[in-house]
Amino acid sequence: MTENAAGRFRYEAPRSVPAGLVEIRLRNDGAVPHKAQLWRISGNRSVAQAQRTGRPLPDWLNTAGGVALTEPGRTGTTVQTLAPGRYYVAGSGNERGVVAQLRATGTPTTGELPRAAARINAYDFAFRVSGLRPGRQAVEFRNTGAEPHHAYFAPMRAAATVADALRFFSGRGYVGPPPVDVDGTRETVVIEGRERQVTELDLPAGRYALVCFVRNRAGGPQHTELGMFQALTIR
Ligand SMILES: [Cu+2]
Repeated sequence: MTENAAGRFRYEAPRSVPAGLVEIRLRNDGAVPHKAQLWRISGNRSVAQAQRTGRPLPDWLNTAGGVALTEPGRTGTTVQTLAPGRYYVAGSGNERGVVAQLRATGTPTTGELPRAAARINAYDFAFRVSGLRPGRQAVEFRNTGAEPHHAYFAPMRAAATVADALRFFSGRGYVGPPPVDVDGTRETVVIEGRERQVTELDLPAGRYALVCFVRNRAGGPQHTELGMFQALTIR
């Protein structure tokens, strides 16, 4: 992906890829971190229709994985399955620019995800984390719930308490400078329930708040409100 001086991004992708187990690489030629969020569109709806959609999410639109937030000048990698169908690739919902479109075609190839020593399991509505260590690493991110989830890591500032971070992310009128470094976050993309992927995260040693901001497909509060908040130390 690239971006111009005005911050408008452009994603580029092959028009067609074989369905099944794929490696997705995001090369970030932009100036700030970006991710590659895949969305799958069923039927003959347009990307413009998909981008106008809020909650509730219609049946014809699903999150479909992609590559975690990647630093400028770096290439991030994810291994996952792509079901046959039509996709588009975008960043965060509030970014402006040109999305890429692609099709996954043919009989899906089969294969196993690579093994990863670290695992983040998201479910309705909490996380289970194991094996994370400092530095760049492959992480198996799996969603064993029914709702879409992501994993967002915010480094906690030295003086901040877990209660500060919880209050900050619960949106209940936190006053004062943020207790987390909002420019130093790491985050996976959103995957639907029952999906999984192996993706890369670069996590310096330290304390983090791990949260999920996604809402249920039907709507409702962000998942932080439902318990998807956890403090953890990576050492
Ligand atoms: Cu969630």
